[in-house]
Amino acid sequence: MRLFVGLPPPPPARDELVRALEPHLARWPGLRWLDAENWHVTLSFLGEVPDRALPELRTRLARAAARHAPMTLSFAGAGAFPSAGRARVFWTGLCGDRLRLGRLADSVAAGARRAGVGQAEHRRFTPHLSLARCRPETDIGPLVEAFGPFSGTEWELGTVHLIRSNLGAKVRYETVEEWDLAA
Ligand code: 2AM
Repeated sequence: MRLFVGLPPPPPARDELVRALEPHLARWPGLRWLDAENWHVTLSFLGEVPDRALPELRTRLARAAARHAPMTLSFAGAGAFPSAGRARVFWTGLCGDRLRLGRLADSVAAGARRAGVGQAEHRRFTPHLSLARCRPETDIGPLVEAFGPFSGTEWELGTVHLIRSNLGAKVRYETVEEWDLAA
């Protein structure tokens, strides 16, 4: 199954973002806006994971989560980056305990590697929440600039989710297991 470790935003933070994005939707019809129900901050993308690796992966992820304390985050700002050269991604960033979030992402990736899982090519962790995709030739600079001043209210990150990504006509994400940050 195709798996990643991610952080679904709590509903109040998500709804606040939905409201903040509203004025921009009609102005950017060429963008494919991601469904707010599916929004997540990706901590570590694991890719295709064989069933036999799951028990060890679960043990390692539980251990990684137990080594970190809950943290305070908020969504803020905007950015864009290319995704696999085929599309551009429009995203909002994260403020607050970013250093600790980076350490959590490192622990999760290290735990997954010890379970024999994860990507050989390791992308540097850039905390973000993907909001829309578009063709690489679309200039979304003005959108990034317009949304840049966004600064959401703080929320507590208390759990990490192991999420299964079901690709298809409509992508569907399903939490396989979640662990509390418990240090
Ligand atoms: P992103 O949207 O947060 O950038 C689930 O598929 C998530 O994993 C995606 O939303 C994407 O995160 C990330 N992802 C997908 N394919 C990836 C890859 N090949 N390498 C790294 N991350 C990937």
